[in-house]
Parts: sequence; structure tokens; C-alpha cells
Amino acid sequence: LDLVRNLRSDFLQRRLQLWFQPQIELGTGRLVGVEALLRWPQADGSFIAPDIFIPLAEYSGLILDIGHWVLEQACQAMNEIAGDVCDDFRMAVNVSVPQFRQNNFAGEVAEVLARHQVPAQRLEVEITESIVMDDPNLVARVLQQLKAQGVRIAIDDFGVGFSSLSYVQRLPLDKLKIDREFVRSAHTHSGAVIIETIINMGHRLGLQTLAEGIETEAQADYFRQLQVQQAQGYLYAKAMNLEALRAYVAANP
Ligand code: G
Ligand code: G
Ligand code: MN
Ligand code: NA
Repeated sequence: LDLVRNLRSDFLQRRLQLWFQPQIELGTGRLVGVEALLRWPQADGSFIAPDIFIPLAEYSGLILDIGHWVLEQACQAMNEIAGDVCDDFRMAVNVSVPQFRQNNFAGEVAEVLARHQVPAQRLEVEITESIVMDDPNLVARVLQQLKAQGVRIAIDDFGVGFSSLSYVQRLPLDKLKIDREFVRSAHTHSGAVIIETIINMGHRLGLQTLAEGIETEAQADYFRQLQVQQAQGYLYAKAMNLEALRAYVAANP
């Protein structure tokens, strides 16, 4: 595939970029974290969406090297902004199934954090249901190792897959991210029922909740009233490069 060849060559030539989208505490408006998001710029100034190239990276095995690079970049970025962010600020990084299947993923994470002198508490790993369903026992073991180091675990796109809820009980989760498809459907009866059920479950299990894809004040108000702690979305900021992030954190201490 040409696209895989281009991805490999652009990655090796350091043309992939890691961007960052702010996460806001709904009750206070405080900046409490960012999600690191890969960007693949093209010669014409456009970007190929991660939804297209992440699956290619997974299928070709490239995601192992890319994922390692993402961790490195995330730690470097964390160090560059550490002086301007609050103590509980977290850098969230998405991980894929093949990374979990690596020999010693938790050890790799520990090594990168230590080398950059980033406290494990600063890192949040975002997993999806597809990761969990791939090999529940392996994933539970790796997550326990990450958790023991102090890394936090968020479950991404929650509720989108039709997987068993039993894993919510078995994994050491800290945060539940409500997928933006649900957020978009909040104005419908069934949408509201699903959202409020997810939030209620999160609260009762002692998990933090974050609403994704918040685009309007009305959406923010709705989730604030439901006691959802955090939000992410275009209402606050789109993903931005490191230079823009530096300015953003300086302006939003
Ligand atoms: O940035 P959005 O803008 O399009 O990202 C879409 C999705 O791509 C994210 O929700 C996430 O699942 C995936 N993604 C983005 N960056 C990364 C990354 O660094 N690693 C992995 N595994 N997935 C990523
Ligand atoms: O990890 P995940 O797939 O959830 O990544 C978040 C994705 O959602 C990224 O692709 C990001 O660009 C996108 N996104 C973030 N905020 C918004 C928003 O407010 N509206 C829409 N439509 N997309 C968003
Ligand atoms: Mn994510
Ligand atoms: Na998501």
C-alpha cells in the first residue's frame, strides 16, 4: 500500500506531529490536562485524519515505533509546560492494541518517564474498548502494572462498542470519557437516558467523567449540572501544536 509506505517514510523523516487538545474542569474552568493527538501533515498543507492512518499504522506494525515516539514527545511537551500548569495537570496519551501486546509495555512507559524525569502521575493512558476486548487478561495485567507506577487510566469513546460492561469492574480505571456521539445526542430522549446512565455508573464506581466533543455553552451547562468533572471540545480549544500550547497554558494558568 502506498499510504503505508508514505506513512513509514514520513515517520522516519520526523514529519508526524503531536498536537494537544485542552481538557477543562467544568466546575471552575481550570485547565487540568491535554490529550495528545497525532497529526500527519501532507505536502499540500492538509492533514490525513488519524482515523485513516492509525489503523494502517496498527496493521503494518508501525504503531509500535510511532507509539514510542508519541510517549517521548508527550514527555518532552510535559516538561516544557510543567512550570505553567497546575499540580494535578495530566498529559493523556492514546494507546493501541499492538502496544499492549508488546513484551514489556509498562516497562517501556516507566523507562521513558524516568529518562525525561516526568512523574508517572502526570501521565494518563487512554484505552478503548477494542483494546480491552482484544485480550482482557493481558490488558488487565498491563494496566495493573501501569497503575502501580502511578499512571492513570482513562477509557476512551466509552459506550460506543457493544462490548461487555464486566471489564469496567475488572480494570483499574480512573476516568471514563463519554464519546462525542453521545454528547451530540443529548437533546434526544434516548440520548439523554444513555448519557445519564453512563454518568451515574461512573459516579457510583468512583470514576472521574469527561464529556468529549463539547461545542456549546448549553452542552457544557448540561454536563456541569450532571456533575461531570471535565470537558474537552471546540468550545474550549481545538488540538494545537506545542508552540500554540505553550502560549495557551501561559494564558490559562
Ligand atoms: O485527532 P482526532 O482528531 O481526529 O483523533 C481521532 C482518533 O485518533 C483519536 O480519538 C484516537 O483514537 C486516535 N489517535 C490520535 N492520536 C493517537 C495516537 O497517538 N495513538 C493512537 N493509538 N491513536 C491516536
Ligand atoms: O481519542 P479520540 O478519538 O476521542 O480523539 C478526539 C477526537 O475528537 C479528535 O479527533 C478531535 O480532533 C475530535 N474533537 C475534539 N473536540 C471536538 C469537538 O468539539 N467537536 C468535534 N466534532 N470533534 C472534536
Ligand atoms: Mn482519545
Ligand atoms: Na474519544
